[in-house]
Amino acid sequence: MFCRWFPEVAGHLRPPNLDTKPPACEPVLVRAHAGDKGGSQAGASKPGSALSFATSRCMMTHPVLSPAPALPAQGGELGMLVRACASVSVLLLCASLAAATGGREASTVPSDLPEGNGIAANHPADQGIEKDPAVVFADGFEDCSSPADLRARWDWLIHDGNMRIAQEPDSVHAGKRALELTVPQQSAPLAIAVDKQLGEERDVLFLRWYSKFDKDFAVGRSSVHNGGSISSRYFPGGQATPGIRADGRNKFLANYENENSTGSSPGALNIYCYHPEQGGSFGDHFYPSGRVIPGSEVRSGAATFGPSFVARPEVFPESGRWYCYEFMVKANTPGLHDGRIACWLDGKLVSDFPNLRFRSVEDLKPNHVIIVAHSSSVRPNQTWWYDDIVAATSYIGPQAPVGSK
Ligand SMILES: [Ca+2]
Repeated sequence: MFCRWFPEVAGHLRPPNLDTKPPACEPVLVRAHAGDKGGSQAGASKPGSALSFATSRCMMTHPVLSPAPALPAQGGELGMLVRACASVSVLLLCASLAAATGGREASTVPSDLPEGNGIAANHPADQGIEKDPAVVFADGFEDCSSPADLRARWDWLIHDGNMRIAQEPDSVHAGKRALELTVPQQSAPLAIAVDKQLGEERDVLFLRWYSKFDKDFAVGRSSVHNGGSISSRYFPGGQATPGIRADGRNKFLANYENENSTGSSPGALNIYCYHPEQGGSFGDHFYPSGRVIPGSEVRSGAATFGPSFVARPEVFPESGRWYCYEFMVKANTPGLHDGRIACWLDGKLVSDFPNLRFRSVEDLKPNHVIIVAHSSSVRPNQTWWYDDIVAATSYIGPQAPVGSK
């Protein structure tokens, strides 16, 4: 793997407690607290502002795992583009993963994780879901008329000048409103996010949301972070901590996202993860097949996820349509590798990463969620839409239609 990091454009504005080294394959948040009314927030909200979310671009190639060529879309059960082992190089990797996992074939081993309907089935269109005993946070943006209204539910808004409350039917998943995030064409990377610090810490947390990429979404082979994260102490004092390793005591983070090191857009589903066994100073990427970056040659499959790991096909969602994303983070028992991350797309289990260790202390628990859109923006006006966000202590599942109960 070759990972090229671009220096932060607004480095001189970074807080002094951040790592000043160039690499950051991840947004470096320059935050505006939802309660802040001062000028710094106003400045941070301007597209292209020097206070913009500054980060770097990451281009990943590998002598074995070379970028896969763009493939024509194919229909599927979920209407998603599933391309497993799309190139010779990936076939080679899959062969090694099959050997590492005892030759099991993808998606043939039963899982103890749920699929299909979850607690959302009891709350059509998510109406009243916030009152479900398992739900710890929910927002469908129906009571928002402008980004300023987001402050009622969210603790932090990152570059709210790049947010909009969309009301066009195609830009809304359910109800009449959704959150629109747009990265304009500019030379500096930019990230936009809404954060929620949960009041109660839990050992297991699920986060579900609906999102859609603009139909023309394309950022080339560069860094894109998006989707949602579940973390603990990754944002001390409101600052992200990129490039600082997780050590079992200080923090962990898991972000369920698309990334486009293959050159496709919006790219392959994966988990971006800070954990004590991470391969470098920045987070690992976990893919459904078991591929782990960095160090895929020796860290993929059972090497990281243990003998029970089940390799599944890589998943490439399409632009221009809504998907239901959900993932679970289960913190490990201190001293054991029994932590787990599982991911669903439209209610279908698409990846399951067992055998993980996030912590060596009991009190490091998932307590922070974030919805983010980040791009190095080589094309103009790359837009994401998000809607129907729910965090809960049990599987949430896709939204049930109105009148279905
Ligand atoms: Ca909505």
